[in-house]
Amino acid sequence: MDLLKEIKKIESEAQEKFKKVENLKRLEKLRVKYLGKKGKIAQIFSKMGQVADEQKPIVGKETNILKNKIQKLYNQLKEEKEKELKAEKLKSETIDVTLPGNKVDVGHKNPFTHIIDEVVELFLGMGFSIEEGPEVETEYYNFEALNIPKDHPARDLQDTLYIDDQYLLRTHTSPVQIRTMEKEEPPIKIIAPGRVYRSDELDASHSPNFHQIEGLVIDKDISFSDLKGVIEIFIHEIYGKERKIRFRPSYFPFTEPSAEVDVSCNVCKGKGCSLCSYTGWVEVLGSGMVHPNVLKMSGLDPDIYSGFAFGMGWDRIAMLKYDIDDIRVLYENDKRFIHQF
Ligand code: 2NL
Repeated sequence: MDLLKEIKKIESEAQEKFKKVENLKRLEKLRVKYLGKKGKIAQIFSKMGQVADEQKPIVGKETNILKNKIQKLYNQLKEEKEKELKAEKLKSETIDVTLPGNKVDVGHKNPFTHIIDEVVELFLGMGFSIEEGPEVETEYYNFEALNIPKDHPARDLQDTLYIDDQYLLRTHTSPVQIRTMEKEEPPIKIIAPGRVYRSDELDASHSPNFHQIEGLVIDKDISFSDLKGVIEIFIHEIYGKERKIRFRPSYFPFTEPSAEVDVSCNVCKGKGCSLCSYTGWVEVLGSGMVHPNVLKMSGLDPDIYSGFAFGMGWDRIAMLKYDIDDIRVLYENDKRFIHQF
């Protein structure tokens, strides 16, 4: 067959096939078919040997023209198809920036944790260190060492959760302080925050377990005015400098003298309202000078050392800080409440 005719045939056939190409994969197949190493153009070049010498330049020229035409066609279509593909991809991946985002509900510190962290931080700043101890205790550490007599109502089965006749669940964090006095030489300056237990049925205002924080300072020449100073700083820093403070004589077996401390009600500013039971004052904590018997039992000489102690419940601290009159909201974990802190 005449090669020039063949060239013409290849050209029209190629035009036809490239026009119909649907995608890049097909296009690549066509490229191989015409422009590849063993493709139709290469085949023509390989037949050059059969061509008469004077025809060679003409056939060669025509083949090159064909090759360039097909190459151009291929390049054009490739660019076109790639554009199409990109447009399609972009269309399918379009992001609607006006759509509302997925709301992630992040965790939140419980108000108790929040305020206790703040209280602990304050005492650390005053040079106190944190002490912890077991929640399962003996009668000795929970009562005896605290000068609480055998027949004291606090020891009653109705108030204390006994595990057996040897062990009980601590009813306050005082055993932590007793253990510290036994093992350390004064000066002692500690706070003991932690979980405590009472034999209460769970109801609106009682829970068999709750949290307390107690403090203890022992050294030579510690007086009631040291107690007063520390308590005043604590109240003014946590509840605000405008709060008035009242020390009221009280009684605890483990302190002498003892005092309960009140702050002016923040809701009525001392005028009287339901939160403060119309007294203008809210009780914050109990405190006192450590009883000489307690010092003695822990191996400290009351003629050399003296000290003060105080204790309070976390719920009381939180109520006063957040002006809430129903402690139940602190335990219900209602997010609408918790997220306010
Ligand atoms: C309150 C009153 C108080 C103490 C706790 C204490 C500890 C030792 C020695 C002496 Cl080791 N005292 N602790 C003292 C006074 C009061 O707590 O109403 N707590 C909720």
